Amino acid sequence: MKNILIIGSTGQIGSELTMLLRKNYTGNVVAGYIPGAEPKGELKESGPSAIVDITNSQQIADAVTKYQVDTIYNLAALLSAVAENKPQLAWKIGLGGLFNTLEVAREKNCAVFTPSSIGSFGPGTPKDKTPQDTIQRPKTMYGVTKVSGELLSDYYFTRFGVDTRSVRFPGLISYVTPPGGGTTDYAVDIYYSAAKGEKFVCPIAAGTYMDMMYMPDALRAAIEIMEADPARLVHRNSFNIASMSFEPETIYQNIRKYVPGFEMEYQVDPLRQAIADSWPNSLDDTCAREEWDWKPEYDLEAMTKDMLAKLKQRFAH
Ligand code: AKB
Repeated sequence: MKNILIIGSTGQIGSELTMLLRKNYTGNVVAGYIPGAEPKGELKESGPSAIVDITNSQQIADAVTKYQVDTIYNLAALLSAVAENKPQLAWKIGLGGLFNTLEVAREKNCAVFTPSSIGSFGPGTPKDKTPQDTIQRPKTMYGVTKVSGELLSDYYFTRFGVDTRSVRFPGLISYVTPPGGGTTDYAVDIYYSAAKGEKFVCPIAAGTYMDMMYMPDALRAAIEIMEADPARLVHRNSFNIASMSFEPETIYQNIRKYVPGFEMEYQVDPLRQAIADSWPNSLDDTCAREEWDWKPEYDLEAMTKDMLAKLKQRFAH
C-alpha cells in the first residue's frame, strides 16, 4: 500500500496519472489542486482531494500529515513557452515549489517524483541521441528550472537520503487533458484539427525534430521509476526516456494516411521555434533501459491510430 499526494493533479499529466495511481494502489491517492483548477467528474469522485499550492509549504505538510503520505508526485510547473513570458513565476513554482516539497519530504520521510524535460538541455548539447550525462546549459527559464531541479533533487538524496527520482519527459501527447503553453503542444493540436476536419496551422518549422511520447508510456514511466529497485539505480535525477522523434512533416503525413484530405500550413511562432531549435533532436535512453527496464510501447503509427480513434469518437457526440 502507498499513500500518494499528486501536486498539480488537474494538469495534463496529473489528471491521467492520478486516475491510474488510484487503479494501481489501494491507499490514499490525494489529488492536490489550486483554487480555480479544482478536480471535476471522475477525478473528484474517485478519491480524496486537497488544496495544495506548491508555493505554500504548510499546505503540502498538512496534506502529507492528514493522509499519511509516503510518496509525492510533484507535477506543478509552467511549460516552456509560458515560462519564457513569466520567468519569475516559473522560478517560484518550479524551484521554490520543489524546495518546499523536498523540505516536507525530508521532514516527513516521503519519496518524491519531479519530472524533468528535454528542455533541460541547450544548444551546446549533442543534438542526436543525446547521452544521459552530457552538457546541460539551457537558454530558457523552463530549462534553467529543470536542470536546477535535477541538481536539487540529487542533493536531497545524497545529503538527506530523500528518495528522489525523475525522468526527462519529451513532448507528451494525449487526447484527455490538453497541455498549456509548451513548445511541443503542436503535436497534440494537430490531432485535434485532423479529428475535427479542420486545417492545421503549424507553429513549428518543417524539419524541426523533437522527442515525443504517447501519454500511456509516460504514465507508466512515472510509476515504474518510483517502483524501481534502488540497488540498481546509478542515476536518479533525471533519466533520459524516449519513444519517438519526428518533425512536423512526419506527423502530418502519418495523419494523412487516416485523414486523406487533411491540410496543414506553416505560421512559425518565433518564440516556440527558438526554444525548439535549442533542444535535442532525440535522446539516448540506454541508462533507463539498463537500470530499471524502461521500454516504450507506442510508436508514431500506434499513437496516431489511437489518438484519431479516441478524438473522432469524442467529436462525434
Ligand atoms: C514543453 O514543450 O514545454 C513540454 C516539455 C517538452 O517539457 N512539453
